[in-house]
Amino acid sequence: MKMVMAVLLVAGALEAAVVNAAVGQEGKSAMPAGTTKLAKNKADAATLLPVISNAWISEAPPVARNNAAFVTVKNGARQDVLLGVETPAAETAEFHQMSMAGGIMRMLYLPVINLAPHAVLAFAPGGRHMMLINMKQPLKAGDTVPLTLKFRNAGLITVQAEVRAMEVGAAPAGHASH
Ligand SMILES: [Cu+2]
Repeated sequence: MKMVMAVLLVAGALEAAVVNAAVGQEGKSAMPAGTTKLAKNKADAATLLPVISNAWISEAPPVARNNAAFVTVKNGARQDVLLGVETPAAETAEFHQMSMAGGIMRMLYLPVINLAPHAVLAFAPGGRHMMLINMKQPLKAGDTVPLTLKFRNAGLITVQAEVRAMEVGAAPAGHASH
């Protein structure tokens, strides 16, 4: 299969590139009867924050300048917007959406990603990924790399991404060559 990479930059059309993550809605957790007001306030504050899990980066050949990182974001109880991601492992990082159409692989640059309350946003190989551009050093399986996600409401949340060995025959984790 011939793969053609294309980055679609949507200048001046931010709205077109915004992805609404509205999957995985979960019901609100009910407070038990008799809970004090203070405890309830604390619980409310905790449930407002997004929870980030399964953060990982594929091991890449030393010559690769770019790599892709993946996380799962489970939003808290309020609307939020994922504004960006940073890591000391790369000069810059951005959100991309990869898709196949007619045998051509396309990549869409996502300036920001909207998060509905309780939405679950999954970054995964072949789809949405965090493109790490101009890697500062090669990553080996077992390394951990901090990723700092920036949310409009929740602020900065840093997680440790685990570098995983490439599986032989697996789909490309994130077009490390582009
Ligand atoms: Cu990309």
